[in-house]
Amino acid sequence: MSYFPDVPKIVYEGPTSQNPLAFRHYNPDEIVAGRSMKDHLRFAVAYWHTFRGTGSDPFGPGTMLRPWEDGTDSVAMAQKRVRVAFEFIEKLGCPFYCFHDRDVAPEGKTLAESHQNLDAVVRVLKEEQQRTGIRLLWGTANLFSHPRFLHGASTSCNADVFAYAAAQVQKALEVTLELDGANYVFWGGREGYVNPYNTDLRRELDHLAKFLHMAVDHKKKIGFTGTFLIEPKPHEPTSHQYDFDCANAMAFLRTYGLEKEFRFNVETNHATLAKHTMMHELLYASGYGMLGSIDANRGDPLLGWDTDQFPTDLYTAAQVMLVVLGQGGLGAGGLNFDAKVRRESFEPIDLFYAHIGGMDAFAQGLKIAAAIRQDGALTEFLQQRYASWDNGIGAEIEAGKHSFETLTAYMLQKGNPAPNPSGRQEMLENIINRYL
Ligand code: XUL
Ligand code: CO
Repeated sequence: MSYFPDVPKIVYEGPTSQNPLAFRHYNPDEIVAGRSMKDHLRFAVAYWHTFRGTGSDPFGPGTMLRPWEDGTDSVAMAQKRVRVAFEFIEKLGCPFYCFHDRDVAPEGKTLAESHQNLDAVVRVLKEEQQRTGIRLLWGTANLFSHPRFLHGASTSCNADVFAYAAAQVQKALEVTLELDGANYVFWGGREGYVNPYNTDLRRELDHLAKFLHMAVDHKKKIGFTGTFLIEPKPHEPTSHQYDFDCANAMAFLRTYGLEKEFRFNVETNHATLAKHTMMHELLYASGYGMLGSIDANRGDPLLGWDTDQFPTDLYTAAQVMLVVLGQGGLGAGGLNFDAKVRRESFEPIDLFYAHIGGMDAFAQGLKIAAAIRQDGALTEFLQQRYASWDNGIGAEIEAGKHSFETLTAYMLQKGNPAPNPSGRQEMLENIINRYL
């Protein structure tokens, strides 16, 4: 039984191919900068968008044609959907997928029933993983859709909701371990606030930290060795999300002694919502050894919300890959397409076009970044720009050999600083464009 009978296995046909169901750049086994494309990019399909997205928006209901759906939210339908998903991921040639507990299995009437539903679907996920060799990049828990989480989960004013969320994360973590997941993600969901008059901000942050400490304890207890990832986002659904951006989340983790237990899953559209570029967020995370994984998508420059579009912008893809190559790869992380097809792209085949486009954009971004790095186009300039720190007074300051007083003496004797070099911004941007 095939759910995509008209779609062949997607293969690499090279840059001159006119076939919209082929890769023009993603050639999994091709070696770039000493490693196969497949190993550099570690692409993942996001189960929630690709198999649960309906196309609804605040102005109208869903539009997606999904002929395999029977209109129910039953366990049987959830199990069948797993078969559909794995046929899709296998035909696409994508090595990983990611899920929330409630995307893959329906919520039950009680917590116990929800756990049972999840177990019933996990059995099929496991079977399909074994059949296809497709792996779980990360699992996570949906602590934001159900009305019980309307005040947040671990930051709720209702202690029972904290307890419920703990039970849900314990289960999601155990299921991720059972499916040999490489990471586990914490996106803040409704952890944040809208109204300062009804919110005890400090108390909520203390609770969030307590929750994450419990998660770390449980991780160690069950022997899950994957990476814990925090996914920062500045706004939406709340006005003030507690994990605003990488810098904010770092401060939080350090304040509560959690910094050694977490890294970041950085998402493009979240970076832009924080009025950062993706490259800034990645450089920040990477600079502190905290870049673990990436949610690859993009926003719409004309719309101020999280549109989660498929990433097709080569410039951004090249910048992302520059940072990833700069830190020697993503390790156990990967590039997860946390992206949904547009409401107007409602046919199943559009799911293929969307993912092929994203994979090709990042394959091209990888090749561009590797070429820039190989030529040393930026590194030489960067080294030169900071040369004053390599010896003399700069090296002495870095080595901790100076104080305000010794520097005053130095400057009084010298009179004026050495002249500044040009930043050469335009020249550097032109150099980057040579590779595009
Ligand atoms: C929400 C978002 C989530 C996380 C997983 O903006 O990005 O889908 O990636 O909970
Ligand atoms: Co995301």
